[in-house]
Amino acid sequence: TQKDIWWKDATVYQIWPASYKDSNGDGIGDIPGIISTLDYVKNLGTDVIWLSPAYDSPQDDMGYDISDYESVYPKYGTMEDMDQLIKECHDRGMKLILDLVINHTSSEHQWFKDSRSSKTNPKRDWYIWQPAKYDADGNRQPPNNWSSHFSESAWEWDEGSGEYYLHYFAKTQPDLNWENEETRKAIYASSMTFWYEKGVDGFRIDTAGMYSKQPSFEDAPIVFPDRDIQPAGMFTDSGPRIHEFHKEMFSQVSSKYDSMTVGEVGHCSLEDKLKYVSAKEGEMNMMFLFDLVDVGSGPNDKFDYIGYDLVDIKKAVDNMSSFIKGTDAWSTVFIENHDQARSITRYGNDSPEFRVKSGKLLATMLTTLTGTLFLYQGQEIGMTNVPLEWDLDEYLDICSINYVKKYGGSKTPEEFAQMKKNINLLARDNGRTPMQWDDSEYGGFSTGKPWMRPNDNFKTVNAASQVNDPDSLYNYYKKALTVRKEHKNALIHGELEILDYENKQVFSYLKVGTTETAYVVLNFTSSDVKFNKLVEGDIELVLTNQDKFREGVLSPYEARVYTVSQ
Ligand code: TEU
Ligand code: CA
Repeated sequence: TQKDIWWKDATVYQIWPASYKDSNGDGIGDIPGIISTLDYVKNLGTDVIWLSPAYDSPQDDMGYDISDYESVYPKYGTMEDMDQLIKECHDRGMKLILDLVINHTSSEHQWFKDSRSSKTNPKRDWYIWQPAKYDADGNRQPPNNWSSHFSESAWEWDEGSGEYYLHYFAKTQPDLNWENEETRKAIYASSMTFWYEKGVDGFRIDTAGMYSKQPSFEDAPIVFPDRDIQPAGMFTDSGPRIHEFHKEMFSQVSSKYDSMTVGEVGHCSLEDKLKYVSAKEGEMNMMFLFDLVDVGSGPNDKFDYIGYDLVDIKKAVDNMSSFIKGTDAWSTVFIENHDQARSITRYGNDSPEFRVKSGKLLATMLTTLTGTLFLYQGQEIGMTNVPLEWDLDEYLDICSINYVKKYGGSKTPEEFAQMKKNINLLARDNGRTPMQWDDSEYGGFSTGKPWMRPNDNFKTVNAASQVNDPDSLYNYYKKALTVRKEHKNALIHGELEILDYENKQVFSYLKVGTTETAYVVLNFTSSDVKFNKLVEGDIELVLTNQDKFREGVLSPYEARVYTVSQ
């Protein structure tokens, strides 16, 4: 229906509040800081802002450990600041979606304090408690061998009430028990309705596949024989009641508002994909699939770098786009977020010679793919990973810290050096360094020492040096977003048809719309490669990052977008 079209054609800009803009010099980003930059976000050509968690939280997982859904973390600002942000977005014709973190709360949430207070507390069943096991020597053991996503056992012993509780993430992020209907109702009221009634336009649904747990807490199969805990990632998604829960949540809450919901599912079967995001299923409008951001990363260990080639990228894009063909489902396009390293370093080339050119190449791919497009703060100016030379203690993310703590000790110097390289390449910290606004101290992010060290390249990579430079990456993104809208029939809604699939240097594809077709050609290498037109008919160039063409040749990281007249 016309009502829901806005979130299909929109480009979403994700803001990580701690690192975006500090207005009061305490070195921590805040909501007044965000409000002061809204014109910059609007001028880029984005339509929706996704604000990562700004609720009250002990910040063990930077806000994904929420102690009060109906609040604002004091260091980010006040509820009045949040009301102002909602208003300022709407005044600019923009929408605001918040992060919905409802697989777990912080252990500081009153619900959990009540639940852990005793086995007979009315809220005991709002979380997932299991008795200990005991080994032959009478030593207490957790209920099974699951690892959390942060490299510890997924079970934490609670001395006070004499049982273990489940946590898929940090031990201070206890999982809520979605089997309990009373709990679900409280979740919906507190984390969703409260904010919808304040005028937010929807949610990014955190860990959207994890709420329905496996019926029995049996041990995971041994994937790493040398480890005492096994990757829970194989078990945490798409449990038996997950679609029932999403249908209930959508019908009871989001469907009552002109809202946009995007679920972070990551991986699931084709059948599950269509259940999550087919409009007629009534669960969520779209989902994040991790095919592209997982390229090069091991399936069961985030920091196990396995490398990739261009065909892996083509397959990932295919998996994220093509399943919606001929259906009423919808998808998303993204390559960066707060959990991912910087895409120019991972998939482009962050050398001084090719950083901007390869950034424009990636921008061309992203802005010509089907689905709602998500950009992450700093992606538009070509921010890169932190230098390999940084000491590991500069990595402040619990995901990185726990991994080194758990697996670093047992490594030889060579293995440790390799682990450090993998962490430098893949750590979430790379996406959490302060936004680089200008070349002043701390990159214009703050007048005080930032909570996290800024990337060393802020003097050359910053927004101020780009917004007025027509050849900058910022202005290429701006132009590409305009082209995407002008040719949305092919670029936003068209069907992907990958050409020359096995070519490991050039990614070429058609985007077949109902009224127009586009033809995209991307040289992913730092060399000249042969260019032979792969389509018949006359083609008109609508976007390129190359200032002069050579006949039959694509220059390093050259990108071209044509429209094809049938
Ligand atoms: O991420 C869920 C998730 O799958 C990732 O945490 C992934 O497991 C991790 O990055 C290691 O690859 C969401 C949020 O995006 C993330 O920031 C939170 O830490 C997590 O949930 C818990 O809320
Ligand atoms: Ca601040």
